[in-house]
Amino acid sequence: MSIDYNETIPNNVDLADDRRLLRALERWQPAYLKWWEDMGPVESDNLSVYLRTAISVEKDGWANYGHVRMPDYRWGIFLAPPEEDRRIGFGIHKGETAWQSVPGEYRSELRRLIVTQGDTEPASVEQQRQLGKTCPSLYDLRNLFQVNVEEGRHLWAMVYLLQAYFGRDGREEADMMLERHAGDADKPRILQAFNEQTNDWLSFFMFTYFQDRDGKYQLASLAESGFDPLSRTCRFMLTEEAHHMFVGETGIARIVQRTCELMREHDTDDVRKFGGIDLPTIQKFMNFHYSICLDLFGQERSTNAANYFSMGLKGRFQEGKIDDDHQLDGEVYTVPAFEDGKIVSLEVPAITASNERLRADYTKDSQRGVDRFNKIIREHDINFKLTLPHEAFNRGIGAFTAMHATPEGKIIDDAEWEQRKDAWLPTAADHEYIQSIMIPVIEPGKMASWIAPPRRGIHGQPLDYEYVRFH
Ligand code: BYC
Ligand code: FE
Ligand code: FE
Repeated sequence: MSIDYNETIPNNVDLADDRRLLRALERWQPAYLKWWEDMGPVESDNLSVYLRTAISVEKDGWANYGHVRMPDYRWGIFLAPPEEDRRIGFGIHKGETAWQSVPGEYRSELRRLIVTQGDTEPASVEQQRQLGKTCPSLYDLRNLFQVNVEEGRHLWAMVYLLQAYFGRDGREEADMMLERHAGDADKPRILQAFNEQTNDWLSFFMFTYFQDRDGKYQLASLAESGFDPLSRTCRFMLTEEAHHMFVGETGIARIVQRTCELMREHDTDDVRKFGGIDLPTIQKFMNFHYSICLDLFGQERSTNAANYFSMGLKGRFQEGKIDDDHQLDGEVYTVPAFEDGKIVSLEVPAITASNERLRADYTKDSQRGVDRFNKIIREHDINFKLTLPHEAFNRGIGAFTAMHATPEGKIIDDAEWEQRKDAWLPTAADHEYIQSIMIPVIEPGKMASWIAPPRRGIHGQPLDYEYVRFH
């Protein structure tokens, strides 16, 4: 399962033996590189970045570290090793041999899932493209670029599936991945959270904490798929996702740390005077990013989700560890709903509620990091608690779309929402302030005023290592 970097497209799928597929991917490659040039990280062509590159997909030692010019990064196609005699784990085909080709009757559902997944990957690169200009340190700049090249590779992963298994319409979908753009008025990205701006580093850390975590949960569900190539590629993508969430969690933790230090040092809540980010502003950004990410799970009750499950295309989080029949016959699940002006709980067939179940798993996981942020605040003897807003707050998909609620979940009317929303969500003035402190710091080992240094460097390197070289 080692990867041959002498090939134009590094891979562990024997691409050289499949001339048609190789030609299709080689045709797509220049379009991808042009997209990277036009829509990827700005002014990054001449930078040499300390990146990790996959050298094998085995559990230990897949990573190789070294300075790479980003356009020379070797994007490739890597699938986790096949599992011998793998069986479908859920749905009406439970127990049957996993599919090595696309089952004809599920072709359009499968393609839709792969396209939706694939679309998010380049979207995130586009959303983050301006950030390199305002990095808080070389360490952070390197992490940004590491995330960006891996999201680029995740696009390759989905494009490989489309081109290898879906013939001509797969090739068309692959081309369209490079034609839709984040925030584009005419051809936006498919899911709304991938059209939002991510032009400052507080947003970037919230993005990698909350939005990449949606990636973790969606990829884990797709890794359960009966379509084995999708399962294998998602399993390898998940190993990379862990680092993206690490960047988010440690980024927010370092900001919180710095804010608390400034509050103690100057004996004030108003750390903006000292170039810091006050806790209420961190809370507002959290409210925004968490609520738009809840939308990414779809509707609480969904026939799409029920179909994906019964067809064996998309499972639940860690399906194999759940103790039930994996077919959900006669099972119920409780979902929230908004009825007669009230938030209520409804018991519905569990098979229709898998979006909600995944969202609940996600919420628990999101809370764990928030608890760690609060521990930092407590350790500074500061009386403030960061909280995840209620699921009804600021929603654009599902039961709570046509209503307003406070972050505590109290239902309010339009007028009250208009009056109070600036206390809950970042305002133009908040964004302006955050932008004003986004001053690039590129001296090795130095940090911007608003963020504490990380605990350790990357891959055993010191903090003042030259993680990015400007030539
Ligand atoms: N925005 O039946 P429903 C990542 C549409 S992140 C706009 O509930 P379903 C990453 C929906 O299409 C992981 N539209 O939908 C992170 C449907 O339309 P139709 C990405 C939305 O299908 C950071 C209608 O509303 N992967 O990897 O059950 C950096 C009814 O909805 C949205 C995936 O998402 C929305 N948020 O659920 C880089 C996995 N939500 O049929 C990368 C693949 C729903 O009425 N996707 N709609 O025309 C899926 O599994 C599902 O498509 C969803 C939606 C869970 C997203
Ligand atoms: Fe990704
Ligand atoms: Fe990611």
